[in-house]
Amino acid sequence: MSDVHEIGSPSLEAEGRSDWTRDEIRALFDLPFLDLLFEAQTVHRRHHPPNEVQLSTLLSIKTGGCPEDCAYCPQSAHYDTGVDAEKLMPLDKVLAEARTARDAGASRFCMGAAWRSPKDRDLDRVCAMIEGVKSLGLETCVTLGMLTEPQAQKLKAAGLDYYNHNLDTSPDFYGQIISTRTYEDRLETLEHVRAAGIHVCCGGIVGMGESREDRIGMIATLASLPEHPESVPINMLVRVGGTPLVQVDALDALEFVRTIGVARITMPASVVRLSAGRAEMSEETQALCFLAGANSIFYGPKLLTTPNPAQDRDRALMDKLGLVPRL
Ligand code: SAM
Ligand code: DTB
Ligand code: SF4
Repeated sequence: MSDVHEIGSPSLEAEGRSDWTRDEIRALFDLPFLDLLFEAQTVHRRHHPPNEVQLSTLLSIKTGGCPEDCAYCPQSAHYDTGVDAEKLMPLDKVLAEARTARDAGASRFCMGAAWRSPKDRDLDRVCAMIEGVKSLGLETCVTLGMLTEPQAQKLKAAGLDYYNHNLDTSPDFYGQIISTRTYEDRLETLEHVRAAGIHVCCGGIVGMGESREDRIGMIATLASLPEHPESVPINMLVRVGGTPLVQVDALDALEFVRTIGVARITMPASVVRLSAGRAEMSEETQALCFLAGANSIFYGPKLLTTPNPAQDRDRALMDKLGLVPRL
């Protein structure tokens, strides 16, 4: 047997490795489910408080009309999804939403814009939003598409804590999902964010019709970044009418749990977010995701354009599981 996936093997004890191979990651996916969960929970407890969940609230500050053709996305102008293009939201409205999120218990406020990349004049307005949200005592995160290095530096100067930019899938499957920008473009933006000293939030989507090998390739890329992203969102595809992926078969929930567990083991110090897809997920599946090492969720009734569980339902689930919000 390879020493790679033996439970408790020295290679699994290692922290923050950036030299994960696909073979090692495949071996983790191939573990018996209970062994994988045990290992993931063991790693989790070495690095994180066992019963804490970080709560982030999302707001779409600029919705729809996006020139990119991401096959999963309701906001792409290429597909008729019923999401209308809107203008950038005014500052006062953003701050009112942030205050509501804070009062409901969120610790981070994440603002998303359906742009390929921000125009400099729009970036100035986003910087004002970051400053305002921070002054409410919340952590800030934005996701605005591709960034140049000076743009990343500007966001840093405004006080930005996290930038979300997902690799979405494996390098091999990527071309079947997006044609308007490359994997290399994504990696370049991540470098600019890192170089500016902003925390990186980077993960992907599963359930897009990819193979397990693609899930392996996605985790391998994330876990092989020179520094692991501080935050790793794992999204279950939300199948939206009008997008090319609406007809894709649903991914087995246990395979989703496995993906979370492998992310936890390979990126031990990262916060792994059980992201999109919870509205259609049972409490039992979500509990298994927490057992597999997820320790963050999106909190609030809406993601960007699609539904998320209501806050009182999430509070009830957390109470049932004895989970407490990370302060
Ligand atoms: N336009 C920016 C970009 O793509 O980087 C920021 C917003 S974009 C909506 C942020 C992320 O949301 C995407 O990278 C993708 O991972 C996720 N996402 C979008 N639509 C989704 C869906 N239907 N199901 C699951 N995740 C989705
Ligand atoms: C991430 O990984 N998931 C969030 C956030 N980062 C920006 C977005 C999920 C979007 C789901 C589809 C929608 O609501 O439009
Ligand atoms: Fe645009 Fe982002 Fe949606 Fe792609 S994921 S279509 S870049 S909003």
